[in-house]
Order: sequence, then structure tokens, then C-alpha cells
Amino acid sequence: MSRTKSQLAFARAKTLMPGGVNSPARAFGAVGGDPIFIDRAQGAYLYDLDGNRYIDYIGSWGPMILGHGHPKVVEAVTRALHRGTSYGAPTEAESELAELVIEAVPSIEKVRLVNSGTEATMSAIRLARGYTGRDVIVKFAGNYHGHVDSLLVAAGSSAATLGAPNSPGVTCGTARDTLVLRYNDAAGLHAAFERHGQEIAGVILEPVVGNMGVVKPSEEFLSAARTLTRQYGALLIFDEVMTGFRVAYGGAQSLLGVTPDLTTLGKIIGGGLPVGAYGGPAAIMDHVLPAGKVFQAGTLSGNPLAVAAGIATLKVLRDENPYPRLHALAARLVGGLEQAARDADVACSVGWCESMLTLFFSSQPVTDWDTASRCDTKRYARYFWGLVERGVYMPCSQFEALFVSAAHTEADIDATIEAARQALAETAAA
Ligand code: KE4
Repeated sequence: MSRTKSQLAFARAKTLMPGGVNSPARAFGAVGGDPIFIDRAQGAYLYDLDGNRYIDYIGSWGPMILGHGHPKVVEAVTRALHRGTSYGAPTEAESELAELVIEAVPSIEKVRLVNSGTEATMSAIRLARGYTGRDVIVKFAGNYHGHVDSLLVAAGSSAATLGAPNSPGVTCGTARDTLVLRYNDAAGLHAAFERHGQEIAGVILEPVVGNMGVVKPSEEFLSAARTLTRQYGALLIFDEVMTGFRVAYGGAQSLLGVTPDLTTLGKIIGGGLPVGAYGGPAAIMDHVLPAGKVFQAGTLSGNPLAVAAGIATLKVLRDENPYPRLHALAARLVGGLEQAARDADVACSVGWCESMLTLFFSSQPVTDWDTASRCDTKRYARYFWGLVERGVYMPCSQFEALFVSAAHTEADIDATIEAARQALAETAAA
């Protein structure tokens, strides 16, 4: 496959934007080589500048659950476009999207629309701090919540000590209010609350993790998070930016049977355009300006085009219910990948929840960042490129989820399994 035009485009982009991209995950740093520049997308497929076609499993990192260019989304955005692109004033469409979210997620009585998942989590932790009057936020290694200063923090010297910045520009003062614990470690969470319980404003977690690869919570861990936050008067925040409307129409909380105090959303609720949201009980959300005193604002929040794409997407998900078929397609892919890894004698394990999954290059199950970080990322990189050469576009990092969309077919899944079989055999030989 020639990718000359992508290489030339990347050389130009690097002279204009840091690293030639507008989000680091896209720069292929984790797999090496030059990123592929996309010309267009349709259904389950991406087409690069050189005309190569790929079966797409990144789906814009989650939003494209219906596939690219769904006619109802295209029609809704086109119709909105001709009525103007932004007003900076309230519209009925924002209430319609809010109603769809509130109907889908019972723990949400009121919701505020923003422009990204990062804005949603940043606002949710500010609200938790404003509502409780406390400072400390608990997060978990391997969970990513966007580039919020308070959440760009590495674990402190020992799990029960407050965090240290893990990016230049994040101050020690900011990091000091963040506690980073081990995911799926109920005992560690108990210890942290015993030591800091009266200072903790909120606990934020991915209820099904996508950002270390797909990792499910243990019942004990999730139950501890719910019990301890309630016992100490802290808020439990489910970051469902990725899992919201992805693993079920009601999100991961509808599958796990645990009700958070706040939920953050993004990705799918914008249907590929910029929308994030945070929501919860009115008693908490009415602390947000102008109903309350916790400040949060945004010029393009509730943007008519983005909201139109979100409404159209959620209505298709609600009315056509693709979830059983998404589950079946993902199950077919999981079975095929596991068999291909066994046949190639490559040690792999799978993390999977509905239409998001990860093939870990690890002989042991991945349950937290410690086990995830022991994966063979070099072999994953060879597997990634082996698939690219065969027209399959997987996440460009071992520590990401792949996504099956409603536009994928069984033939796409079978072609992917065959490509993976060949790519895995190559990695075994390397
Ligand atoms: P954004 O600010 O990128 O819209 O959302 C941040 C965010 C928050 N919470 C979760 C659970 C997320 O997964 C994300 C963003 N996900 C990454 C990929 N795993 C986005 C890709 C990128 O950064 O380019």
C-alpha cells in the first residue's frame, strides 16, 4: 500500500501544528511510523489521501457508533446548517437533546451541554468541589478523563499520598488535591477514605475503562466506590464519555446497576460533532450558574449543528436499537481474534464490553494499569501495521478500545479476523 500523500501531508502538518496533529493520540507515537491522513469516510470505512480503504475500528475514538455519514445525521446537520451555524442564544433543540439524555439515563434529572468530554469532566469535578466544599478528587491509574489539570496527575509516592503532576504546566498545588489509586482495588479505596475521607469531594472513574484498553470493574470495587462516597458525603462521578450510549442506550450504569451522583458524557451524544455533557440530580445540578454559584460557561455550548447531529444519532439508537446486533458482531470478532491468537501461538487476552473491546498482548487478564502496562506494546505495534497493510484500521495504541459500529457487516468482521490471523502470524515470526 502506498501512503505517499499521507507522508507528504504529515511533513507539511508538522511545520504548522505541534507534532503535526491536533490531538496526540493520532500521531501514531505508540505504534511508530507516520499517521494516515484521511480524505473521507462512509459507513464502516475510512479512505486515506492515497485512496486506500480501511475497515474502521476507531470510529473517531467512539462517536461513530452508527458508522460514518448516516443519512439521518447528514440530513439533520444539513437542515440545521441552512438555519445558521451558531446563535449564542438558547434554542429548543438543546432542550430536545437534554430530554433524550434525561430519558435515557435515569440518574440524570438535569444536564448541562458543553463542547467536549474534557469540559464535561472538568465541570463535574468543579461542581463536586463546589457542592461539597471540599478539595480532594480521587481518580484511578489507567483512567483518562481528558486534559483537565486536576486529572493529569500521577500516583503519589504511595497510593494513599496525594498526587504529583504528570504533565509540565500542571502545578504541584493542583496535583496535591488529587489522589490516584489502583482501579479494581477496593481495599485501597477503603484506606484512602479512612485517611482522607473528610477532604474528598468526589471520586471519578470510568465505569468500564476504555483508556487502558477495555477493563471491566469488579463488583466489589464498584460497590465500595458507591458505599464509601455515600458514607463520607463525597460525590461518585461516572465518566461515561466513552461508555455513554456505547455499551447500552442507558450507558454502563444501566448494565452495572450502580447509580452515580454525576455522569459525564461526550462522543456519541454529538454524533461526531463537538458535544459533551454532565448531569445528575437537580438538587446537585442546580448549583451550576446561573441557577447556582458554580461557574461554567461556553460560547459554542449547545451549538445548533452539533446538537442536531446528537439528536439524530440518539433517536436512531433509541428507535432502531442496534445494540443486540452490535453485541453479536463484537462477539464474532472476539471469538475470531482469540482463535487467531491461539493459532499463531501469541499470548493474548481480551477485554470486552458490548461493542468496545481490546486484544491485549498479555498472557494474563488485564484488570488495572499495573497489568495493562506489562503488555507487549512492541508486538502490538507490529500487529497494528500488519492490519493496516491489509486494510484494517485499529486503535493506534495497545491502551485504547476498538469500536464496532452499526455499519460493520459480518463480512467486515470475517475479513478483519483473517487479516488479524495473518498479522498475528507475522508478529510471531518477527
Ligand atoms: P475529549 O475532551 O477528548 O472529548 O474527551 C476526553 C475524555 C474523557 N473521558 C473519557 C473516558 C475519554 O475516553 C475521553 C477521550 N478519549 C480519548 C481516547 N480514548 C480521545 C482521543 C484523543 O484524545 O484524541
